[in-house]
Amino acid sequence: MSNTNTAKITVNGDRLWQSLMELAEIGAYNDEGTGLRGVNRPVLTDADVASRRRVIAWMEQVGLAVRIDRMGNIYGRREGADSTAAPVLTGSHIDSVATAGAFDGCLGVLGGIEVVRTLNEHGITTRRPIEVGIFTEEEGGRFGTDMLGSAVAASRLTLEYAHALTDRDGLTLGGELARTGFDGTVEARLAPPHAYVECHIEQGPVLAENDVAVGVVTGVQGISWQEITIHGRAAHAGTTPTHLRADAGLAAARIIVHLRALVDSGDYGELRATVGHLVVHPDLTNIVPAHAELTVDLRNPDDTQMARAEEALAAFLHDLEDSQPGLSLTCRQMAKTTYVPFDEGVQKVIAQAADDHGLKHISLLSGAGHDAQEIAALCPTAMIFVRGEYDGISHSPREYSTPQACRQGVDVLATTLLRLADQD
Ligand code: HGY
Ligand code: MN
Ligand code: MN
Repeated sequence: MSNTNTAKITVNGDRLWQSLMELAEIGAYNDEGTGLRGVNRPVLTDADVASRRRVIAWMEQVGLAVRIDRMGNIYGRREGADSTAAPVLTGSHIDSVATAGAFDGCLGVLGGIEVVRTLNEHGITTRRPIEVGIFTEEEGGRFGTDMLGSAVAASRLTLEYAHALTDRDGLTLGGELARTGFDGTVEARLAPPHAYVECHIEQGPVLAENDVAVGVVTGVQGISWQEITIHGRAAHAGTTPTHLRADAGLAAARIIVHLRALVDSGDYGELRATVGHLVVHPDLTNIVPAHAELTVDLRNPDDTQMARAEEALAAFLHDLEDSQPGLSLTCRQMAKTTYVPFDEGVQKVIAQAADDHGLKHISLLSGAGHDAQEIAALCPTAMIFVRGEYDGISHSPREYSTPQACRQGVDVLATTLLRLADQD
């Protein structure tokens, strides 16, 4: 097969699906809420370590040269005719949220490996090397900052900062990398690839609503994560008059309601707000909560509107402190990324590949964060979205994309990588 820029390649969809289902068994659990098999594979837990080892074995089976960097990021390299040329990079993550499906992140990693298998089968040598990356702690579920491994690879965050992050048990990322043997020796700062393309499930309803198979992703909206700790006063639920209370639980509830009011006001653009973590202490029926801890996840495609929403929340928290004598609050910024546009040229290669595979496609912004938003700081970057079923639900065991949708997305990935790897 000639390596001209019109070359097209299709992958083995059954083999791809088989690898997705096999990986989904690592960290699998029976989800009571949905009655489905979910995946619970937070970074550097036993399940994540087992999945890393499984995928490394698959990488080595297809001849990839595997290296691990000081963030535990894993890269598999397929040599090209010109080994000095900057590689074309693809990949994603295999760590998961606690109630995940089989596809988030895994499709991009296993899709990259399937592309390599297919290139091998066709005896294709690309001009540029091709690399498949697995980035550490993309979900941020354990160490509190998402896209962590790729953010260090792209130098947005330092290795020292990342290694010092702790989980809820006080374990550090650096310590967990050493304990699991994924404290690689390779410099975490990634040499700029020629281009980066990530294939990922859309995790939303847009592709299905437009009845298209593939999305060409134009960029990623901004993300702001904060942890708010509320200090009140424990008191007897029966004997303490309302006016003598410093009720941390009430304050937390008011924050949640106010966030929805900010969204519903329409005054902050396409703001989305989520309180996903909320605990009160001492968490007993007959004690007014002394403490509350919650996280606020804000998303906005417009950085100015995001800043206005953050300011509005800060002002509300300030007033909230005055609302109950004895109440105090502290805020910690856990994660903060701005809107990231993707490269037009790479988007064009993806769109052309989709056309050449006869697949309808639309362009759309990503509502979720991805490693691609970090690697975009190093090289021309874009993403391929694959359609999801059930309104594209994700971060849920109900997450589902059909075998055909997965194969179509990885076909577009394969052809895109093939063409990018032939570029000068
Ligand atoms: O938070 C996100 O958007 C991604 O799933 N880490
Ligand atoms: Mn993901
Ligand atoms: Mn995710």
